[in-house]
Amino acid sequence: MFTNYFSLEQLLQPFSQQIFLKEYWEEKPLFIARRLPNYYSALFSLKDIESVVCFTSANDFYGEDIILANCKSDQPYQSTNFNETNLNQLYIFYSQGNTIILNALQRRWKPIAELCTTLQSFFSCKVQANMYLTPKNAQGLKPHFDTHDVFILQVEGCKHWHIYGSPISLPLPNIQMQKEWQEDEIGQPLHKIYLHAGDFLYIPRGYIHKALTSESSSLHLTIGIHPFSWSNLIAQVLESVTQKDVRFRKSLPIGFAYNKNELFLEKQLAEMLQLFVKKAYASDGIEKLAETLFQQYPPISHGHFTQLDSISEITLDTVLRKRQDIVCKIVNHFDRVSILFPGNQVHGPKYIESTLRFIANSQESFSVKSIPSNLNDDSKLLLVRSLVEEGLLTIVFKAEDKSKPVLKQEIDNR
Ligand SMILES: O=C(O)CCC(=O)C(=O)O
Ligand SMILES: [Fe+2]
Repeated sequence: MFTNYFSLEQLLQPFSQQIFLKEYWEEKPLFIARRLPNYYSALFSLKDIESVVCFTSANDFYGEDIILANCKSDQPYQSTNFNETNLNQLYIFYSQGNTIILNALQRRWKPIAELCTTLQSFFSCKVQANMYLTPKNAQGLKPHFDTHDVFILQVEGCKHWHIYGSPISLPLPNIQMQKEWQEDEIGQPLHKIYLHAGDFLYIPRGYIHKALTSESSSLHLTIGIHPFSWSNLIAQVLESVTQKDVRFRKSLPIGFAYNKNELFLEKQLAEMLQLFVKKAYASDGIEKLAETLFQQYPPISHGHFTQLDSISEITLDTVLRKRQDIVCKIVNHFDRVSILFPGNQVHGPKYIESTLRFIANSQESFSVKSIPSNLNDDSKLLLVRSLVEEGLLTIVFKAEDKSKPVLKQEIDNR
């Protein structure tokens, strides 16, 4: 269990997760007024901004890291270079009415990384956290809709939210209609909500919204949920069918774009679609999407370096377990099998599949010799040593420590 554990259930409390998923998810906004100002303080607080800016450095790889937004200025949206930005500049930007946006906090702040990892495994999709700090009487972004669902966690201060209609239901990132909307285009808000510290707001993708402060400043986290859609799965399955069946790789009729015989093409397309239905297996696409998902997961550090020196000492009596809260998936490719887990994947010959499945499904610690497996002892040792090295397994206690097992507390913290 993570130290500052936040799950979806806890984000929604006292509202029911079941009702949220059934009635609100991808349907309509949900506001939870909690009036518990410290509800999110273990996750993030105003004083943590300075640590993030001063003591973490980002590289260009992550793109725009600090953004200033001020919808009243001529230049409403500016990005700054994270490595060159210092706090004194940010104090001035803030005092001038700019909203400071820190993107991708899941890469920089452990409690937020843990929350995003928990949500990623719950939703099976990428989850990103951005921070918005807005001074009094200010508005950062102009009205817009997002192409991902958002959970707004009001960490400190207060913010007014205006939520309008949804010009397109459940837009995806490649949608053409994304823009800043003018006030006269969007009409009256459907909801006007005043978020206080500790409150929660869910906005499904596609709903136009804006947020502004009045007499108090505001610090909120936007947790963006980027779900895979049915079209993503269908595209992956189609790719897999295309690889397997030459009929999907054949060229379209010569000159098809100018062909007058559209009816003929419709008929051929219908035949291909029927063939696709026969050949399509959800599992082929799911495996591909799972691979993408696991590549996006940030592996969370729990002191794994301290384990690496002991790998050569692992024996059949050593007790191991999966690293804390790690989820994994077994994927088969022809003659090989892989175990996917956050930030990594390990491949091997087909005959290790049942051993990998035991490890993937294990909830508790186990000794190496207790793994039910068709592998001989040497192969078992080779496999588990490599899984410790690759970051999936952790050593609970070594054979010689057996008389002196580690305290339960210590195990839980691993
Ligand atoms: O605070 C703002 O200016 C806008 C925030 C926003 O649109 C979001 O968090 O999705
Ligand atoms: Fe937004």
